[in-house]
Amino acid sequence: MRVVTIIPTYNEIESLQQTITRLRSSVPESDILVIDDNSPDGTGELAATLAASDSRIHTIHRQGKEGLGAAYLAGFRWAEDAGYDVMVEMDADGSHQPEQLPQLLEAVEAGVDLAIGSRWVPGGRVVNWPLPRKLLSRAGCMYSKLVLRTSVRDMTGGFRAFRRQTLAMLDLSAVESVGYCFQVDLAWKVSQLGLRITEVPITFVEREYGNSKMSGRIIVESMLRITQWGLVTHGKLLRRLLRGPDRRVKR
Ligand SMILES: Nc1nc2c(ncn2[C@@H]2O[C@H](COP(=O)(O)OP(=O)(O)OP(=O)(O)O)[C@@H](O)[C@H]2O)c(=O)[nH]1
Ligand SMILES: [Mg+2]
Repeated sequence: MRVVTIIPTYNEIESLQQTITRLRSSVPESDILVIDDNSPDGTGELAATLAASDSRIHTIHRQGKEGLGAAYLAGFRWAEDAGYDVMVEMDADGSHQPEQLPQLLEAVEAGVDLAIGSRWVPGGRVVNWPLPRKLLSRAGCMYSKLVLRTSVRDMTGGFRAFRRQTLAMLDLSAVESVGYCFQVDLAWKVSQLGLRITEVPITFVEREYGNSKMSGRIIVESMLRITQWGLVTHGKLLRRLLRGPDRRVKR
């Protein structure tokens, strides 16, 4: 399988090199695509320098900060055109450990359509998160699970491996989510298609350098969109219940 690991970056100059070095040694068969949104700290230039000395590192330089979702969509399009079989999503900040990527890839090789690195299944862990951050993530995941009626426990997790065909089946042009909701959006679309999703336990490590891009706006976006998707689904169910049993005559 041809694998590409897509790493979106915004001001990750202290972390990017180490993340790429660790990825190179733990999964040497993976190509790497860094998508930088014109980071003011020079992350884009660093990525270009790394790419110049390694033909398996690629870069997309975007004009400005447009959010995680837009960056990944650009990456998926590039990876589809380049003919990769598996597209991996991974953060640059060290929270996703490249040493755990082989487990995700094994799951895809074994036949699942989407493998999600999960903090909230048995064996999954979070290291160095303050309690409020942990509660926020737990609450967000539990709310998504409840409202969307999915069995996935870590809907917001962003360490993932997609089979190429899985992404091809999604209507990516219809994805409007910008922030972390993007991850919920994709997992929700994959589960609605009835494709196979598995959660692989991971240890998520709080970033050592740089700043989180999480914001109030991103949290509000997630709440509103997830609630809306849930209501649309419940609405359909409700209409079906009110209509009663299907009266079409089978011929
Ligand atoms: N290209 C691009 N990358 C982004 C953007 N926003 C975030 N990223 C990257 O996406 C990854 C995840 O962002 P983080 O800020 O670490 O968000 P997070 O991991 O959910 O939040 P924390 O747990 O607080 O670190 C990192 O590699 C970021 O640099 C963006 O607008 N454009
Ligand atoms: Mg992070």
